[in-house]
Amino acid sequence: MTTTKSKLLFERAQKSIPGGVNSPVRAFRSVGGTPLFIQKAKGSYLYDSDGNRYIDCIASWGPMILGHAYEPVVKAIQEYAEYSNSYGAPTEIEVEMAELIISMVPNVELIRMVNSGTEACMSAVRLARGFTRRNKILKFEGNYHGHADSFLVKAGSGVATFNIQTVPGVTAGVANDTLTAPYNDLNAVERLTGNHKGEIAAIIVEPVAGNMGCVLPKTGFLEGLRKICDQENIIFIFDEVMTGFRLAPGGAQEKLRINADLVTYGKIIGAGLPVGAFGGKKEIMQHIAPLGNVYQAGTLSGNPIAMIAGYTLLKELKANTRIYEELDQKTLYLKKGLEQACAAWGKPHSINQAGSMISIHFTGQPVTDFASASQGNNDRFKQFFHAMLRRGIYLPPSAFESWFLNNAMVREDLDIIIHSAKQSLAELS
Ligand code: HOZ
Repeated sequence: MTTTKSKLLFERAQKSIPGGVNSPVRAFRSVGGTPLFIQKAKGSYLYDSDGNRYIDCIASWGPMILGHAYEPVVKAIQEYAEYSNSYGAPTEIEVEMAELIISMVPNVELIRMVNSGTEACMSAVRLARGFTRRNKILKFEGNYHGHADSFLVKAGSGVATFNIQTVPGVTAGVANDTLTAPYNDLNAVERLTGNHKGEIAAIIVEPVAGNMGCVLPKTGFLEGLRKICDQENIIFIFDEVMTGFRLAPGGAQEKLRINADLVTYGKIIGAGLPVGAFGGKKEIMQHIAPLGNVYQAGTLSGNPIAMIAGYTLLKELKANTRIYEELDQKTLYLKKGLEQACAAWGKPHSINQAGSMISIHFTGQPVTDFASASQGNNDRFKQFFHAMLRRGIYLPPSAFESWFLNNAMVREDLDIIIHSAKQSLAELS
């Protein structure tokens, strides 16, 4: 497999873009080697600039749930692009989009569009602070809620990938207002809420974590958080940037049957275009400007092209819930195949899966939080990543990221991934 063009592009990119990439994990630094530059994608396949084809296990970190270049979305974008890219004024499609999301997800009466998951989480936290008149938030180690200052404390994703302990630029004041607890540790949360009575505005959580690999909530964990939030008048925020419209049409709230007070969404509601949203009960959401004084704004928020793309995708997900059964079956099939491959290999491993999110950690212990995720053998992950890539399987270039399946994947793709995993594992030292 030749990747000369990607290598040349990466050399060129480093002269004009920090690290040659616009988002750190893509730089391949934690796995080594040169990032692939993607030229196009269709269905379950990515094609790099050298024309190599890969089975895509990232789905743009979630949103390409029906595969790449999904025709109804492409057509809708083309049609809307004829009108104009942006008006900075309200449009009908924004209303349709809000109504559609409200019809699909529990506990959302009002929803505000933004441009990314980061913006959604940042705005939800500001709203929680404005509503409760409290300053602190509580987040979980290894959870990632985007790159707003408040969240870059013991964060997952790239922060974990690059083992960044303290992010320069985040002031001590901001960091002090962010309390952290280990994921799945209700006792720690009880201790923190006890020590900071009346100070915590919000608890924000990834209901299924996807930024330290895929890590599932233990039975009772989310229910326990809900209870604590109710007792302490804390706003409970579900960050559904990864799980929203992926685990079920109504996201983790529907799948796990837990009610959040505020929910945040990201890329999937733009079908891969830059969109995010936060929503919740009217009682809280009505504090957002112009109804209230909690300010939040954006010229590109509710952008018509992004709206029609997301609307077209979500409508399909609503109309055809069989998609979720198919995705679950495919992911379970993959999990079984990977388990068999790992068992034959015989060295420590742990596979986590929830719906169409899955990941392998190279540790023999169950992975239930950031500490256990960090026990994974990163050298093995690196070797595995490259061995898979050589066989045409594109995995996340970090052990601290979940894989995301898309429904364009067919049995043959899954068998190729499983077969490649068997061969790749056999190569590991
Ligand atoms: N940190 C992102 C996933 N959790 C990766 C973003 C990207 O590189 O596109």
